[in-house]
Order: sequence, then C-alpha cells, then structure tokens
Amino acid sequence: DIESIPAPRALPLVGNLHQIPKAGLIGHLLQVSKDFVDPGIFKLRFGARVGLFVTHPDLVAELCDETRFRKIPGPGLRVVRKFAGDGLFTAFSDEANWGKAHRILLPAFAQRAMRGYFDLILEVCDQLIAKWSARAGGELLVADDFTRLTLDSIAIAGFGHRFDSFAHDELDPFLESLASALGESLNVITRLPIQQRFAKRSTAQFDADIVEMNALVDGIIAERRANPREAKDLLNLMITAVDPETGEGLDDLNIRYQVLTFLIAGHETTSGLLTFAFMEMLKDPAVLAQAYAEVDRVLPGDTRPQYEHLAHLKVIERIVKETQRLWPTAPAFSVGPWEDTVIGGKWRLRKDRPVNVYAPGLQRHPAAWSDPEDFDIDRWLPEAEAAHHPHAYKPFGNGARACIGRQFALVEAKLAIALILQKFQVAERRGYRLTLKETLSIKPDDFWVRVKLRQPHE
Ligand code: MNH
Repeated sequence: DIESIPAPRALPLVGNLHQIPKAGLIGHLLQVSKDFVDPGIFKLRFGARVGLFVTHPDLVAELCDETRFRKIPGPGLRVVRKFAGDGLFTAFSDEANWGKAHRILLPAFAQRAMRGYFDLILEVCDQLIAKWSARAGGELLVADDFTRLTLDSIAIAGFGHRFDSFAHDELDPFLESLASALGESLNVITRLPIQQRFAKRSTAQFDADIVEMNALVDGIIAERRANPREAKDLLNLMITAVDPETGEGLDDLNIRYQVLTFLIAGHETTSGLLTFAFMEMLKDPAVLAQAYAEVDRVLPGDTRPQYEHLAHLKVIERIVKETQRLWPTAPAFSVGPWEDTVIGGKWRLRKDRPVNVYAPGLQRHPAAWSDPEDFDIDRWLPEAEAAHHPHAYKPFGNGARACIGRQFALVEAKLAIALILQKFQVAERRGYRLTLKETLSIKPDDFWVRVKLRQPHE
C-alpha cells in the first residue's frame, strides 16, 4: 500500500520540500524519477501532503484504463480553478459543464476545422518571419517570439481577437498576469500551510492577476456580443451552440472560463514545444540538415505553404514527436481511481485520490525506450513507431480528457518550423546549457538563436 511506495529520504514536518528548488519541481522530478525507474512509482512529501508519481509504462497502462481511472485535477490545477473554474482543462470529469463544453466544442477541433484556421495561423507566422528578417544577422530570444506566435494564433483563430504581439517590444500584459498566476499555482504546491498563511503578498498579487485576465476575456466576449459575426470559431460556438445531449448552452461564467482556458492552454505548451524543437535541432546538425532538405523538397524557394503541404513534412513531424517525448511541455496529468484498487499487483490506491503520471519520466523509461536520453527521430519511422509500448508516450494526456487542441498545436508547430527553415539559416548562440523555466508547463529558459536570411541559391 501507500506506505510501501518508495520515496527519497524525508525530514519531519517539511518532508521532501527542502530538496525541491524554488520553481523547480518539474526538473527535480526528472532527477528523482531516475532514482526510482524501478519500480517506476514513488512518492514525495510536500509537508503533510503526499504526492504520488508514476513513470513505469506498465503502471501507466493501468492508470490509462478509463474503466478504472479518470482525470482528477490535483492540488496545482485546483488553484488554477480559481481563474479557470470548470473550464475544459480544470473541470472534474463528473462536472456537467465538462461534458457540455466538450460536446459543443469538439467539432471546432476536427481535422476539417484545421483547414479553416490554417490561413490565420500562416498570417501570424508571416509576422514572425517579418520580424526575424528585420533582425537577421542578430540574435533572438526565440521563446518570446514563439509565445507571440502561439498566443496571437489561438486568439485570432478562436475568438477573432488580435493581440498584434509582433507590433510590440513588450509581451502583452495579459501574459505577465498569466505567468505570475500560473507560477503562484505551482508555488502553492511546494509551500507549507504556515508559509501559505504568510504569503500574503503573493496571494494579493494572485487576486490582482485574475482581475487583469478577466478584464481581457470579458472584453473579448463583449466585443463579439456587440458585433455578431458569421464565423464558425470557438467563441461563436460557445455563445450560440447548444449541447446535443442536454439541449442546453453554456452560461456566461462558463464561457469566461473557457475563453481564458483556451488562451492559456492554446499557447503556453505550443510555444514551449517550438523552443525545445529548435534547441534539439541546433544540437544535432544531422537532424537539422534533414529538416532543411525536406523543406527545400516540399516547399522549394519561396513556395507559399498550403494546408496540403503539412502532410508531406515527415521529418519535421518526427522532430516534433521526438521533442515531445523528451520534453513534454505539459509534463504531468493526474488521475484517480473510481474505486479502491491495486496497480502493479501490489500498490494500493485509494478511491478518488489523485496519482500523477509524470510524462518526462514515462517517456524516458528504459522499460519502453532504448537509449532513452538520446534525441533520435528515427524512433518515429512508421515500423519503429508501431513497435512502441502502447502507453509509454502521453504528451497530450489520455482518453476523453486528452488534449482537444492537439491537431491545432501540430498544424501550428509544423508550419512555423517549416517557414522558419525556408527563410533562415539558424544557429545556436553558443553552447547552450538547458535550464527549465517552469510555469506549470516547461520551456527552455534564456535560449537565444542566431538567424541569417538564406540566400536564394542555398
Ligand atoms: Mn492541450 C488538455 C498538452 C496544445 C487545449 N493538453 C491537455 C492535456 C495535455 C495537453 C497533456 C491533458 C491534461 C490533463 O489530463 O490534465 N496541449 C498539450 C500540449 C500542447 C497542447 C503538449 C502543445 C504542444 N491544448 C493545446 C492547444 C489547445 C489546447 C493548442 C487549444 C487550442 N488542452 C486543451 C484543452 C484541454 C487540454 C481545452 C482540456 C481538454 C479536456 O479535458 O476536455
């Protein structure tokens, strides 16, 4: 049972908290999960609270059986609920609004819908290209421009809202509030109750950040209600569509939660993915060369990308998949059993108690991956992929609660990578040493890239 689940040595009162660097839980877990590859389950004591983490693919296979387990938001997401409420991401699986919103919004994420978003995303990519062209010869903090790209894309495609982030040197103030609120949600996990009581300033800041974010969201919704449009975008669906099962629409508070949820979930993780992808490509000249060769074959010269081209970007697709294996930017999700149960034949889990699937540990687990630390895009050649352990790769979560925006993210990531490689010669600034920036999601901190315009004959 839970007592027998292994754990790093803990102290009285603080448990393992003293071992966890500030804003460094996800990176710390990468270390701890190596110490416990066998059995691939461990616990950490956050003061009095115990967190359970699973990385062994066979155990994860059990946790992904939806007849036995379902998503239960853990302590971090419960703090995020203060601003995202029962929006799709943070809802408990049995909340009525989850099913309603899921059924109403699913058509907006079908493959067919992606064609409709393509031109909007391409237009935002053009703005990134224009900015980089103007800075060619220089160095760029790529994570910030990928954030501009992904935030502007989801806002324009989902809600017809233009952030115009590339027109500004500073990131939108919304992002500052968001980063601060997400950071606080993560900090709450690693604070003792007594510290939490004294964290008055953080708590006040948290409340102010929420007010700021709500103001933006309410503005977007009010603007659409004042100027109705024909668009079949997320916002129109939320305002007008009714759930086929209950015949009900979404209420105003829930629409606010959903818009905020999509603004958050729709950009953070994809911008992290793009940053990690460039980090890995620039470390590996052979992979980079394959990617350039593919772009020059599929999109020679100044060929304008079209939706149909994406299916031919096989190397870039493998780069994206392998990047998500080593660096899943939404690094954990939590599930809980419907009833008391046992996994692995001996680990007893209590009804409704959340257990974390820690994706970086799972996706580097030696029981499923050979040379797990190596960035090797050939793992994703079709024959190799077909032979993978069926539950060793979960960058988009699992089952009914898996990422609804995965196609959107993949379209955007592939398009952005292809366009950048079509236009620029990219190089690392100098030997970059990765440090993770953690805000519930992860990205490489302070990663700079040198860009030069490619010559037409290159
Ligand atoms: Mn996304 C759920 C990862 C891009 C909107 N997303 C999830 C989950 C993971 C995830 C993991 C499941 C979390 C859990 O079980 O607790 N998402 C990603 C990654 C990327 C991503 C790694 C990019 C790369 N996500 C996007 C985009 C959008 C989006 C883009 C919107 C356009 N994601 C969501 C929503 C959910 C979700 C909404 C919640 C779905 C649900 O529970 O119904």
